[in-house]
Amino acid sequence: MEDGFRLSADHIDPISNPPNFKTAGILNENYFGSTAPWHHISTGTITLTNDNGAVFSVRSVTLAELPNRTQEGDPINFGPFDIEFVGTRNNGSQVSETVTVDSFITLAPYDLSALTGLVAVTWAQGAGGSGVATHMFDDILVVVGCCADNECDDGDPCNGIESCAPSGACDTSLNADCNGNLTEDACDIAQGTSLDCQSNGVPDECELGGNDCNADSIPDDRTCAGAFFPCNFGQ
Ligand SMILES: [Ca+2]
Ligand SMILES: [Ca+2]
Ligand SMILES: [Ca+2]
Ligand SMILES: [Ca+2]
Repeated sequence: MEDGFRLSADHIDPISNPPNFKTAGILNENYFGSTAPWHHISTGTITLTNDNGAVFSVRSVTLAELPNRTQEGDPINFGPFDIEFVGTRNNGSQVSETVTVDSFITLAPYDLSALTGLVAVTWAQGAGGSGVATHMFDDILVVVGCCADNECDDGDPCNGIESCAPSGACDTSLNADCNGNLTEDACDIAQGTSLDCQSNGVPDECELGGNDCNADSIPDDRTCAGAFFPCNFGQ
């Protein structure tokens, strides 16, 4: 597992039956040449996140049906089944991609191309049976970094309009925040937390330097109500 990445197992009853992963060692009947994990509960989900906070893309994963067994212990091949991978982006929106797994016993690679700019990706273990077989997985190929601005957008323009920098990191700096309240100044004005008596797009508290002769916190400007050349009356 690459630094910062974390796999977690979840399901609807985590208290009485704590979710975890199983893996097959060489003595396990499900060991087929590669040690691959699976969720120990068929109704569970598996989530990959990057604790470093950087967005990432998933390029591919190796998958195989995790066989059920007959009473005699022979593996049952339920045939092809789908796994839907659901990616979550910084703004909470989702992208998904479904692969049809036809690998029985032996892990095979499956390409994923839609899962870009993620903060997490989740998929289900599979309820078991025809069309919803359980699976094991391995070798999740991820690329850290963004490719497009929308992969960085958190859906809130007032805390900055995030963009994807050429370095692949999300640029979360604010466009204009002269009053340092970590809110775009345009939002300060639109929300009424700052006044803009001249309608110049700049919160008035940022325009007082040398421009407030009567110290009333209103810029000395012809257009500001109650501040009509306060120090130059009559001129
Ligand atoms: Ca934002
Ligand atoms: Ca501001
Ligand atoms: Ca102003
Ligand atoms: Ca003033």
